[in-house]
Amino acid sequence: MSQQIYRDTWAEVNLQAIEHNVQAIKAQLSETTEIMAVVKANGYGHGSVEVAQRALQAGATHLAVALLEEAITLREAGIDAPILVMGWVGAEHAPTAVKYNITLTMFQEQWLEDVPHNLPQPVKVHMKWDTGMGRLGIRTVESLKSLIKKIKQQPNVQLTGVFTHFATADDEDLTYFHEQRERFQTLLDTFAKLWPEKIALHIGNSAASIRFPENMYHYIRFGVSMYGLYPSPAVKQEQTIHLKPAFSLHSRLSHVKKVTKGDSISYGQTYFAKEAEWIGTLPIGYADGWTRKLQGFHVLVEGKRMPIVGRICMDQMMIKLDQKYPVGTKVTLIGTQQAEEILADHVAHYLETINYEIPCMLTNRIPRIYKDTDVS
Ligand code: PMH
Repeated sequence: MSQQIYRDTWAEVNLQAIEHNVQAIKAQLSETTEIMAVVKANGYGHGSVEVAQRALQAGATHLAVALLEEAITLREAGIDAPILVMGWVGAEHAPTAVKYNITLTMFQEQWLEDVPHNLPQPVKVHMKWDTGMGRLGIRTVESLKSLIKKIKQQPNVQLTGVFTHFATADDEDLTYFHEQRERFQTLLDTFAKLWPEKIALHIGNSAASIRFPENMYHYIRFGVSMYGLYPSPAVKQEQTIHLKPAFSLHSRLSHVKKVTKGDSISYGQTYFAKEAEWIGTLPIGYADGWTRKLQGFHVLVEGKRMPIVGRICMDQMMIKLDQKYPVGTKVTLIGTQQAEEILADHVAHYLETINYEIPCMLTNRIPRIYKDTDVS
């Protein structure tokens, strides 16, 4: 899709990094474990269609999203790989799931009762087990038994998978992770007795699959690390996989001026020049998701760190330059310039949040430009 850009602010998504990260985890998984690429939230802000296509080319075989809308977007782009919607979708939407051949997540008896009876084909579902995340899924052997009984009476529903999700797979302390694994095993023992047919099992997010690649059943749900981000500092420190970040963010100086000592910059006069200073203006602001809390953080110009000064405005912000630069000079907000690097991890640390949130929070006012740059 070509897109005319008039404003010099853009994100680059390097699809070779996606490919590298998929292949890097694939090399560690046991041969019978496949990769489900998690492309919810528009591919964690990277672009779901483009990422899904490249992940599938690189060896992923399944896709996962959070919403039925997101699954339909992939189908409408011509993607025909199996897609799982991991969130709750109302049973009344089962006909739409059937129409697009999309698998839904199921864990409530009421849901099974509410599935329309006149479907052209059964709706495919994966059953969700809540082994400790406390979000969605059945929690006990009793509810598993009665849910299975109900599915067997429901010809409009085809059970093709079972999954759970870990709450702490990225923690230093894996005690609770192992507790969740045990609860999964308990449910699985009962399930295996009641359901002899073949079924796909999946439990692992990025952290679990990086740490326990040999024990991931039929596939992993590979999210944040497919984009080149480590799920936590603890997993990053273990250095068991070498990921390449796919996302970078850039802009260009739209105005450069010299101010005199005592001049103030931006709304609310929160910054005063300490001496004669060069100030640059950038066309990016909080309406792009570059939140006001990033005041005081830095960006890269010619491989050097320059601080963000004064309040970040809706569409613009100012930086303090170490010298005069021409209008149009490239500025990197996330990414590498020469020997300097600003990672999503650094932005996240400054904002006291997690790296997952950084590409997600940058709004679609910032165009995503797809690159194919060697990462080796
Ligand atoms: N499976 C489920 C059910 C998920 O919710 C997620 C991510 C993943 C797999 C992929 O996890 P990863 O990105 O760590 O590999 N879900 C979320 C979430 O709800 N908030 O942050 C990440």
